[in-house]
Amino acid sequence: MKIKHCEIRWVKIPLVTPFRTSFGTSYDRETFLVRLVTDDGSEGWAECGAEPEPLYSSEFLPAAEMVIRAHLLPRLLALGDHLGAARVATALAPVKGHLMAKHVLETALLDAELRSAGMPFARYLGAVKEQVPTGVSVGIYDSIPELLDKVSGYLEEGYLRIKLKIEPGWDLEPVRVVRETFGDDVLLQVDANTAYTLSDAPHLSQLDKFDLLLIEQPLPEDDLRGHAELAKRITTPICLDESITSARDAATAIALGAVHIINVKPSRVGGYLEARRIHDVAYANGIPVWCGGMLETGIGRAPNLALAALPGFVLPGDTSASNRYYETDLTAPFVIENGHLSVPTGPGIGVDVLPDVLEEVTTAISTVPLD
Ligand code: OSB
Ligand code: MG
Repeated sequence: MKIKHCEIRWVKIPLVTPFRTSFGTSYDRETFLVRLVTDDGSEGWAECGAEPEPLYSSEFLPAAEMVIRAHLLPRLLALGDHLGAARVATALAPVKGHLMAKHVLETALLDAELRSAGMPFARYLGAVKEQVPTGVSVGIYDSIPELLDKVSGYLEEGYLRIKLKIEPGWDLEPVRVVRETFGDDVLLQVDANTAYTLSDAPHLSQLDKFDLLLIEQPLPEDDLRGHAELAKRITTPICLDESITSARDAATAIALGAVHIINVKPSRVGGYLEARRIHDVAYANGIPVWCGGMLETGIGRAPNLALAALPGFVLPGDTSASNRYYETDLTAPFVIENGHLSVPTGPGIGVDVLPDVLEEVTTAISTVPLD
């Protein structure tokens, strides 16, 4: 298979509610989509997981576009007729890092291949479910009443698990009030996005009494030893997000006792094939996983739902319904039903962009020269 055409399309879509984390606030989802056309005439679409600024990880959108143009696409084109999604990671391995840039290319190619083979992403990856249970990631708010209002709305909509973003100064109190207001049956977890250090262990241990499912990424991403130590000092299970960028990282963190649960986010780890390997390593070790997100539009969420249907994804993920993010999604909306979202069944990612919506939110389009 050869790439005949490659387009990078920047989009900016307002979020229905600002999303504040310990590293910053987003008011809209700004990203780019990659659209590939291959020599057999099939089309592949994918969404870049990166954000405008390097705050969640070192990657950011303009850098992702630059590395795609200057370093990644040329390496894929050099494969000539041997190009295929399964060869992307190996061909791009000499380029250090830039996993989100690699992810968007591999995913677009996989979409094109699977569309032309008539095979859904879910079947290709080894999915065993038609619906996946859905949770929701709730940002930091200016006040507790605002937070309670949001959480109560999400619970009414049927979300099966609530994740509260926390940071120093917004942790024990919001968790306590949400637990007391909505009761012990609510599946509740927190995400710190690296906002603490090991010296906060006595403080974080005060979360133990709230019976949380997990605490996600309390310490810096490169502090595996710290997470292993923290695991001995608190009883809340430790989940890693930012720290896990490969199956090897997962194996290391598990061996060190630094992780009890893994957030598998395909864009963070360079694509769905590595994401599946992380799932496999975790599954073999009895470590539960769930699917995280980067506030993706339907184009990015569709393949995430396919991944979340694999057997090791035993906890509700952050793959929420379209209306949790956007008034109008780029694809037909994903709707929550009985706390679940349906896994797309069409070929490839199984969803298509709505041309009119795409037109409206596109801020720039450029074709990448292929010779
Ligand atoms: O840490 O999981 C995170 C969004 C952007 C960047 C990092 C994270 C998140 C979320 C929201 O928590 C996940 C989603 O709903 O897509
Ligand atoms: Mg996280």
